[in-house]
Order: sequence, then C-alpha cells, then structure tokens
Amino acid sequence: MALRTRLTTLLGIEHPIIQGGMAWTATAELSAAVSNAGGIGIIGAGHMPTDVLREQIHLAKSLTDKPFGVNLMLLTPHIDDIVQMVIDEGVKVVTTGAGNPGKYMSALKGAGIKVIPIVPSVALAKRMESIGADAIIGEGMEAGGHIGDLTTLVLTPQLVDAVSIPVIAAGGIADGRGVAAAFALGAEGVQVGTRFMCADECTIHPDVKDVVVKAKDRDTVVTGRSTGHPVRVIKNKLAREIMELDREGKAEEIEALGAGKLALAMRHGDTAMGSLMAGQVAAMVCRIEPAADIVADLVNGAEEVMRALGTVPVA
Ligand code: TUI
Repeated sequence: MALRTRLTTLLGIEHPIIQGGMAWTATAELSAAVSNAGGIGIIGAGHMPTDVLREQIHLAKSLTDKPFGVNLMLLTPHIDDIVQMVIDEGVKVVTTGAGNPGKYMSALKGAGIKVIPIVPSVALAKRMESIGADAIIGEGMEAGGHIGDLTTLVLTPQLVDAVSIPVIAAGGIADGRGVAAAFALGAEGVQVGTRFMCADECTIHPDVKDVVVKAKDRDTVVTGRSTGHPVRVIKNKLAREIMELDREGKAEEIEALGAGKLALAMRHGDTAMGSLMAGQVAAMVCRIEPAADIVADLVNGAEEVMRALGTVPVA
C-alpha cells in the first residue's frame, strides 16, 4: 500500500515524506538518500556560502535521479545570491524557513520551481497561498531550531481549514503514529527533521547523533526568546548560558554567543558549547539506521495505525 496525496502528485514522489532542510545537518548525502527512498530530501542552505551550496546541489544530482529540494533560510544575508543560484541550477523544489519568502516568489515560480514555505501561523499561510505557494508546511513548536508559538496539533487543522493548497505537518513527528495523526488532522504530508539526524547518511558528527539517541522527554528547551528568534535545542552548557542571558534580557549578547555554534556542534562535535538544535521527538529517536529504513518505518507505521483505526473501538 502507499500513502498517495496531492503532495506526492505535485512533487512526483512515492511517499508524502519531506526530510527537513536542517542547516549544517541536511547535506546532499542525506537528502539524496531520502529521495532515493521515495520521500523528498531537502538540502539545508542555512548560512552556507553560495558556492558551497552549489557544490552540494551538484553532489545531490550525482547521487540521485529523483527530485530533491533546497531549504532557503531567509535570515541569511546573501539570500538574493542563493535564490538566483538555485534558479540557475534548475532545482525543482524549494522550501523556505525563518521568514516571509514573498519577495522571491515570482522569480522562483517563474523558473518553474515548486515553492513550499514553512509557516508558523494561519495568517502567513493565507498570504503564501495568495501569492502562489504550491503547498505549505505548518511547523509546530515541538520542532527543533527556529520555531513559532503554536503546537502542531493546534496549527495543522487550522491551516487545513484556511487554505486550499496541500498542508504538510511538521514538528513532533518521528514515527508512523505521528504521520497517522497528521493525516487525521487533514495534512497531506509530513516533514520530519530530528529523526533523520540519526540516519546513517546524515553527515553530522557522531557525538551529536549519540546525544539525540540518549535524549529524554524533557531534554529540549527553547532559548533566545528575548532575541525574537526562539530556538529549540537539546539542553547543554551553551543552552544554560543563553537561558541565563534570556532572563537578563541581553539579546545582543545572545546573538554574539550563538554565532557559529550550530556548525560547532554538527561539524565539530562540540556537544557542550555547540548548538544542539533538535525537536522534542529527540527522545523518540533510539537508533542510527539507514534513511531508507526511516522512510519505510514512517510509511508502514502510519498504514498500520490507519488500518487499525478503520475499526471503531467498541469495548
Ligand atoms: O527555519 C526553521 N528552522 C530553523 S532556521 C535555523 S537557522 C537560525 N539560527 C539561529 C536563529 C534563527 C535561525 C534553525 N532552525 N524552521 C521553519 C520556520 N520558519 N519556523 C518558523 C518559521 C517562520 C517564522 C516567522 C516562518 C516565517 C516567519 O515569518 C515572519 C514574517 O516575516 O512574517
């Protein structure tokens, strides 16, 4: 069996599973592996220099014939160059995060790119639909990294009611039960980030994977609220220092302390002073395995739940 929705048709993929485009984490190797498994892999541009991202796109093209995408992190200062390069390279799918992609929509759409903005609210979702978004990803505050305020359980059905384009649920989804729950809320796909951090093909430092595997239910915290860009991370020394600065309202010092810390964790494996961005579901990620096994588990697990729910309980 397969989960077929407007999203699988829109993107020409087998399973409605989008791998989150995590900065410093979702590299070409992971993205190609997810695409080869029938979902869609997304390279996380984050703050990557344009040439480095171009090389990542070339590498992904060499590793898969299936569609893959790029996540544009809209807070990056050279975003205009990145958008042009993504168009020039013929990337087929773009997700956007951490801002309003309105300025780039006509250029991206004009190049035939499917554009799927990540939104934290109903108002932004409606605006994105009105300017031509092909689908939207509604990301709840259970997610890792930069987040909004609403939970996935509350955001998803409101988005489904507010727009006609497909809604993809994100935040808090790590297994088939989560996928089935998202479908119950009306979503036509899911975006999964944290679980893919522990894919074999994810090139982050093994010590970070180990932290995710060992994380327990209350191990993530939201830091940096005072900066206007709250970020969910697994608690460590850096997070405690930022929380202290948050209490003192020292936003500028937080920005300074945070600079370069995501790469410090993901590339160099500094699990004390690096930024361990991950979602609340870190606690549900218990092993390191091939990306294809993760995709299969998400799809097969969801189908199992949906079949079981086909029988209304009467006991
Ligand atoms: O973008 C993400 N997650 C991210 S981006 C990132 S890099 C970063 N590092 C430090 C500080 C800030 C960012 C790490 N994780 N997820 C998608 C997402 N987008 N979540 C929330 C939003 C969002 C927020 C506000 C999207 C649009 C938005 O619009 C505001 C506006 O301008 O209307």
